Amino acid sequence: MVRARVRGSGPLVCAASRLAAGIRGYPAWVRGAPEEDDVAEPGPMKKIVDRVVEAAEGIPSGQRPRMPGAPSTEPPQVAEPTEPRAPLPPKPDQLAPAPLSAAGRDTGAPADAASQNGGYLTTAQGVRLPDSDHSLKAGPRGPVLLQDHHLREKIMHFDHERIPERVVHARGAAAHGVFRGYGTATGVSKAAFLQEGVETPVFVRFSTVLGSRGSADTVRDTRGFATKFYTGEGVFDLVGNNIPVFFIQDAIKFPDVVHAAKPHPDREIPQAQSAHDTFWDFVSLHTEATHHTLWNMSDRGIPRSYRMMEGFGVHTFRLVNAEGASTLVKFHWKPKAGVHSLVWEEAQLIAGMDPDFHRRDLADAIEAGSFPEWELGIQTFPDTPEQTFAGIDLLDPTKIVPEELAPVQPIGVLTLNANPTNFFAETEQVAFHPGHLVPGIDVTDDALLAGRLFSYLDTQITRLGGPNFAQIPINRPHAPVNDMLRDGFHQDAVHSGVAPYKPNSLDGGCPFFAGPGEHAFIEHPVPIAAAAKVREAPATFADHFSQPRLFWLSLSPVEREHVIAAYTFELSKVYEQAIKERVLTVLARVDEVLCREVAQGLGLPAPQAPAGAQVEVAPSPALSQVGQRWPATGRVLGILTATTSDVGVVRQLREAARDAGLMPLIIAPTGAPLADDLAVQRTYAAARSVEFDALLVAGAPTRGADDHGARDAKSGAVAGGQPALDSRAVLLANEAYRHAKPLAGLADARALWAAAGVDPQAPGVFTGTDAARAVSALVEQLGTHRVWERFPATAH
Ligand code: HDE
Repeated sequence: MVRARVRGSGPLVCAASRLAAGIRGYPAWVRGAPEEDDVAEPGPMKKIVDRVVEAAEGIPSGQRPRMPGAPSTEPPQVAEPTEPRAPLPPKPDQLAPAPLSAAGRDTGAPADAASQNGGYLTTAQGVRLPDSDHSLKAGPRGPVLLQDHHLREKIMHFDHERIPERVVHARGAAAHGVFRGYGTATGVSKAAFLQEGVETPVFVRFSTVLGSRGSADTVRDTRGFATKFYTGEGVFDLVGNNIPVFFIQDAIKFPDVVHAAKPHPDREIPQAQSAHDTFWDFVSLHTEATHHTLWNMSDRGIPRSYRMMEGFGVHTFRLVNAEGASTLVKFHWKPKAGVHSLVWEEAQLIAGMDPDFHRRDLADAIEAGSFPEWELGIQTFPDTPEQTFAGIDLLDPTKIVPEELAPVQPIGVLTLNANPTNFFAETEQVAFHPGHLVPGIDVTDDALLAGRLFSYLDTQITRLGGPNFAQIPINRPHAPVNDMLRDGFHQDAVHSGVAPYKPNSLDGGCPFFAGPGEHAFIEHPVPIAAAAKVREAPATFADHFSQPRLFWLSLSPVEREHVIAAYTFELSKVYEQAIKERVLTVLARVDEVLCREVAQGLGLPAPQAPAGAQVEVAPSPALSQVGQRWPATGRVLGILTATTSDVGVVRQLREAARDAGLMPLIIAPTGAPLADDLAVQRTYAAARSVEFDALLVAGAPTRGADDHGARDAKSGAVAGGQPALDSRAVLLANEAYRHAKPLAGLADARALWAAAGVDPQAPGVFTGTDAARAVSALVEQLGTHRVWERFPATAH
């Protein structure tokens, strides 16, 4: 039995907390079950966790991918169905929030219990309807009658379908998954979910920061990386970004930086980007933003995929172990696929071609069975009164601690293995909060974090319409909830008893306080130094330039070229010359090459930094994205076929690509299948290079019937193209080549290379007759993501 302490009395049984939930690896008390049941039948909660875990284990990453994208569980017929039948089940790749009550009880209901029910159209009251196409009127041409209850209900509900979008991070995509603890953190944290082998369901939402809900995915911006761990000790949220530093050191500046970065308030442009006057005005005056801005201008600002981003907790957190000892830590998510980015032209094209690029990529990968994975790691620092490490102020969120000084130690692995069943119910309504902490994880005095601890609860009141957002299914804890919070809009719990107050005797004293041995969350007793009330920052916070310089010096030559191009692009979009000049004075303090090259692009003189402004710093090679090899699994391959292509060879190429874990998409002149088992995924007219990581040419793409300027402006896009070849295919090869992607072609490809300006001798271009070798050449090249050596860097 669960024993709980009551003020001034002996141990009592709290009936309300005796729950059947069983979570893998958790002690009996978490499940609220008697000790002797520890090894008994798995509880319903365990089944939920198992389902998530089995999904992850069922299709190992790297196995042949399935073709994603079917909108529904069953392919439709041409004719409209008329025979009543039950709603179709969710797709196999989809998962809904666990069927728990608002108080964390397992309802025993099937996973789709919250979805629509019954084969007939009904009102919201369950009354069947014969018609939903015509209003009730006084005669076919007569006035609509006010008594039409169905019309009123339907329109009333429609009028209120929207909720306010998030004030920042409005645009996002999410997935379900599971986190497995390695047990390596138990020395520093008592959090139960970090113990070895413990499996915890999670929901992860990735986002851009600036854009509205409908904005494009591939804009230059920071990305959010927010993870909700449904642990047996309550919900823990790690609400991080893909960039390890932030624009500001104190939360009180957040409205300023967001107002500056969001569209101008008069015309409301530009959408979802920083290339405008108010952003650069602010960051050039508020130079603590320099480090974060430099990361945004680097390749980190345009990720190839959510699957290929690092995540960072940004702030320093505090872990507390079973003995009550505190360690300061920084959290890192390391993607097993490596950190990879788009090139800027590609990002811009995609924003038009497929504004949902990142969202689709995540959902497709999961549906295809290519599950993204990250290791969670921590950098640990002694919790000294100064809260510094190697001279770096750990409370300053504009600073990193280089991994070379404090290695990232892996403590668990995250696998995303299921797509949400409903975007609104899950991705839109999920509510993260950095203050959702569990025993063993605590906050520090970071002044940026302090403001967040207020903001994330507060914002949900407007966004989710009241204080009961924790009861929305995706937000429900997978742990017993007995909170004494009552009533309010959208109250979903039906609380029993008469005494939601403490102390009480009428409800038997329940709920009870938990003691230290009963998994209570106890704030770490941090000593506070005597101080006066001031509106000031610590002196170390005044260093705004050493770490931007550290980041710049840590990048490889090609990454630096990209940074120069990004600053030049963004500042070219700034109207006011004074702001451009001011940014150049900031860049001069970071690095003279960076400043000089950007100034040259802008046609402005490069200012000199004040003497001694540039500090000596040691680069951190871990900050560079290039120079390693990563698995090619889950990469998208375009197989360009022609009317002359040998179908057997195309089949062989596709199978070899699938065997290598790639996602091959067949491109053909029209949508007609090449064979019964060889469907076409893209036509020449619809394909664009930007959706492929590599291109494989399986035939000379002769000119399609629709390849003429009146029909398609892409026709003749590449100057000097051979008229015999299709100009869309020529453009495809030309772009892929310029974007430093691996290219391979069988014999016929030579004509395409010539027309597209592809140098067959250039690095990463394979031409041959052996299909298997062509695929393995691409896989080999994809291991480094791009063929950067094709275009050597010049800035130095
Ligand atoms: Fe946020 N942030 N933030 N933020 N943030 C929100 O919360 C805020 C900051 C981050 O997918 C909002 O529910 C303040 C840093 C992510 O739902 C809001 C400050 C980091 C998400 C809010 C910060 C983040 C948000 C908007 C300065 C990285 C999306 C809607 C003190 C460590 C979560 C909402 C999701 C969302 C406030 C700074 C990450 C308004 C006041 C630093 C990933 O509450």
